[in-house]
Amino acid sequence: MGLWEAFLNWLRSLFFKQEMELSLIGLQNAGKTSLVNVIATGGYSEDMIPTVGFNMRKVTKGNVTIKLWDLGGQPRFRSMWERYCRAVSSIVYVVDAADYDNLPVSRRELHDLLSKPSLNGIPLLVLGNKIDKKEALSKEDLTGEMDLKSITDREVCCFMISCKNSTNIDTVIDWLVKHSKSKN
Ligand SMILES: Nc1nc2c(ncn2[C@@H]2O[C@H](COP(=O)(O)OP(=O)(O)OP(=O)(O)O)[C@@H](O)[C@H]2O)c(=O)[nH]1
Ligand SMILES: [Mg+2]
Repeated sequence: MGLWEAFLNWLRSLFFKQEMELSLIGLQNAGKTSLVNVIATGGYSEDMIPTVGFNMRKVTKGNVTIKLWDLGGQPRFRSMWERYCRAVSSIVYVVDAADYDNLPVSRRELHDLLSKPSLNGIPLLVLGNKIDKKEALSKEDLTGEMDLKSITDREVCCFMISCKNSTNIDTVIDWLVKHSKSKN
């Protein structure tokens, strides 16, 4: 890259800098904190500590700075999910696609959250995580189990990912960056 071009890129980055804020929601053990780590540093660990309350992390991707609210998924923290979703560009809902027993609870918590008037219209990205496990559901089955077709009052998208193997993480980042302009 020539000097002049580098200079233009730098100028561009000053003028087109974007900020976005999003919340990571989902039951405990779904892999929310793992996803933040993979997006931020590419690191993955089996040895995770459950999130108590929430963590805020800032990640920069190109010209976009993403402020991530990583919320605890245990029952005692779920009542604060709504508060951390109000001001965000998108809600990212993480599901353990290999944990059949917890799917009904995950579906109920998702639909409860979306029924809050304060969250009207905020785009939703559902991520089926842990597809490295052989028992993980397909995207079609997860879409059905989570009853995603019934959500018609906002944009909904679903990807299947693995934090462990970094599968489809780029697709997730692309989607997030594309949606960074929707609310600011
Ligand atoms: N096999 C597999 N395990 C994963 C994957 N992502 C996360 N895990 C594991 O799932 C467990 C829970 O991950 P966390 O990221 O702490 O889950 P969390 O959603 O943040 O949980 P809370 O903070 O309690 O809400 C850890 O043992 C991770 O190593 C994945 O893609 N594949
Ligand atoms: Mg966590």
